Amino acid sequence: MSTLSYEARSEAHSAPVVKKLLNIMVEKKTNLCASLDVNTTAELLDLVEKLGPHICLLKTHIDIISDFSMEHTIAPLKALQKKHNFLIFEDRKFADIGNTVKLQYSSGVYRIVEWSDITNAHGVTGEGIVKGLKEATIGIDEPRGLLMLAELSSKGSLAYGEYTKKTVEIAKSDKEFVVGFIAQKDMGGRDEGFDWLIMTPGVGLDDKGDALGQQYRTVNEVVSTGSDIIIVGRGLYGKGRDPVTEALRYKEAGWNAYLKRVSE
Ligand code: 5BU
Repeated sequence: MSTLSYEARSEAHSAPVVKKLLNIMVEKKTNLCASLDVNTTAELLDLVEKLGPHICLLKTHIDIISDFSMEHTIAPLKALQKKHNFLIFEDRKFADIGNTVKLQYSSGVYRIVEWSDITNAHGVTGEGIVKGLKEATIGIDEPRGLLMLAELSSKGSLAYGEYTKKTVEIAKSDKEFVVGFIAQKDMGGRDEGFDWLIMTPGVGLDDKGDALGQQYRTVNEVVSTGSDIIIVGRGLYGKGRDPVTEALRYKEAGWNAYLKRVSE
C-alpha cells in the first residue's frame, strides 16, 4: 500500500482527476466520501449542503432519486460542488459490452459523463468496458476517471482471488482513465508505475452489517490495509444519527488513520 503522503502522490500523478481529488483531500484534511442513498432531490441537496465542508467526494446512486432532473437535481448539486469543493462519484457499476456502456454513460435520462467526475465498472465483461466508457468522455472538458470493482463488501461476494487479479489486469489497459479500485485493500501496482486510489465501502464504526448482506469494517481496519478514501453511508445519515456530528467523527478517524499509515 502507499505510505506516501497525499501531497506527494498528487505531485507525481499523471491523471488530472486524481490530482484534483488528492489536492482537495489535502486542502480540506479529509479522506471521507459520503455515500448518500436517499430518495429525493431535496434530501440529497440538504445532506450535501450539511456534509459538503467535511468530504472530499460525494458518492451517488442517481437512479434512486425519484424526482430526478438535470435542471432540479444536477444543476443545484453542481452549484454545491463548487461552493464546498468536492468531487462527485456516480456509483453506476457498469457491466456490459463496450458499446452499450458508452451509451449508458453518456445518454438516457442521467447523462452521467456530463456531471460525474468518477464512475465505476465491473471487470466481468472484459477490457472493452474501459474502452467504451473512455470513448464517452471524448468532448467532455473536465477530467474523468474510472474505478474498477476489484472487491465488494457484501457477504458471499464472488469478486475475489483470480477474478480480482484479472480485474487488476484490466485496469492496466488505460493508465490515464482507470484511476483505481473499489476494494477492501491495496491492489499493488506501484512496482509497475501505477498509483491507484483505493476507495472502500462497507465502513462503519457502530454496526457490524445490515440485514441484507452488507458487512462493515472500521476506519482503522480499512485504512491500515490500504484504503485511501473511506466511503460511508448510513453511518452518517442512518436513523437517529446527526450527519454533521458523524461526518466530523469519520473525518477525524479517517485522517488520523492516514497520518498513522504515512508515519510508519
Ligand atoms: P452504507 O449505507 O454505508 O452501507 O452504504 C454503502 C454504499 O456503498 C452503498 O451505496 C453501496 O451501493 C455501496 N457499495 C457497498 O456498500 N459495497 C460495495 O462493495 C460496493 C458499493 Br462496490
